Amino acid sequence: MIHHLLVLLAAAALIMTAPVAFAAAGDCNGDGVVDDADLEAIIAANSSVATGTSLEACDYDGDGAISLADANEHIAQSKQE
Ligand SMILES: [Ca+2]
Ligand SMILES: [Ca+2]
Repeated sequence: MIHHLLVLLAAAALIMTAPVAFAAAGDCNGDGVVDDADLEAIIAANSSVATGTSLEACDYDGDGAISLADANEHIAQSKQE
């Protein structure tokens, strides 16, 4: 019984995290590369709606808008590479 519940929870977690991970590719201006121009795009688009635009790839926290939190996350991700 517990086992079935854990499998269901794992499946739900996968479904909820997968699209966000895919969207957070870091290519905010849609030119196919992740570089400093993308950070500039995030800052220029601060407070803009991200959903349905190339900015969606930089909506790291998945709240549907571009904010400085997304800029911070973009910098953090860039440092890891
Ligand atoms: Ca780019
Ligand atoms: Ca966001």
